[in-house]
Amino acid sequence: MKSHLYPHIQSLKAAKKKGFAVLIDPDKLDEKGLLTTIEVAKSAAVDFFFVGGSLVVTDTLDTVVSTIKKLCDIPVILFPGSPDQITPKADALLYLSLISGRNAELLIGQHVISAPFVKQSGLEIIPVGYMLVDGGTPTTVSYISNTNPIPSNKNDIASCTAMAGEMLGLKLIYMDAGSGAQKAIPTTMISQVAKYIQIPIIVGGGITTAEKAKENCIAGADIIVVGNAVEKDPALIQSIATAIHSLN
Ligand code: 1GP
Repeated sequence: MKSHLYPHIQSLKAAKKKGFAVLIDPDKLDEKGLLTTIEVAKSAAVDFFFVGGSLVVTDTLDTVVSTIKKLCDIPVILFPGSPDQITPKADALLYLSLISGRNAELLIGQHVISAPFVKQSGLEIIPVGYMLVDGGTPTTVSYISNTNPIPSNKNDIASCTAMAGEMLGLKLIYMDAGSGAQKAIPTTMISQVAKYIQIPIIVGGGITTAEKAKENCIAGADIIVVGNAVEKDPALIQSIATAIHSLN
């Protein structure tokens, strides 16, 4: 099994450095869009590509990952919406357990079914406590997962959920308002979660500006994920990367 990205994420956190992940949904980018995104990401020194989506209906995942790997050294981490979104061509897999929800299938059921295949992939497996937070409107992920997100004003529920995830041995907490969320996760919730756990925190969903990305990092996020906004305007990658890396 490859294993180097999680120690790298840990060392970033130990050095109080912040990372930027560009999320690529294979369904949403055509070839030209993908090539542009890779070029901009390279020159902006983006830290990671996350690849996946809550509902991927095309079969381009493999091609997207191969293209990124061919054209740059930015690590590719799978962020799968389902167990069929796995390719050994990536570097690592966010092995997500939806700990904000009470859908047993997404806490453990799908993991059991896909375990042999996941193990065989040779990917670095990073166990992640995935927490959906209400982003103001039902998102694809809340609909597909059939779970209720954590209300955005319930900071205690968020911090207790993250603490439980950490004590269960999960290696990262991913706080997500869902792709295209109307409202990103409030900074007060991020800072409360950061106060109670030591493992790195990923924050995404509805982040559309460099200012918001930076604010979230100051509140305690270690890695910021942006998908929708940079799909619409790839030039944003540079300004968000600059804002995040200005804290390093
Ligand atoms: C979604 O956190 C990611 O799961 C990114 O969200 O597409 O809204 O940036 P956006």
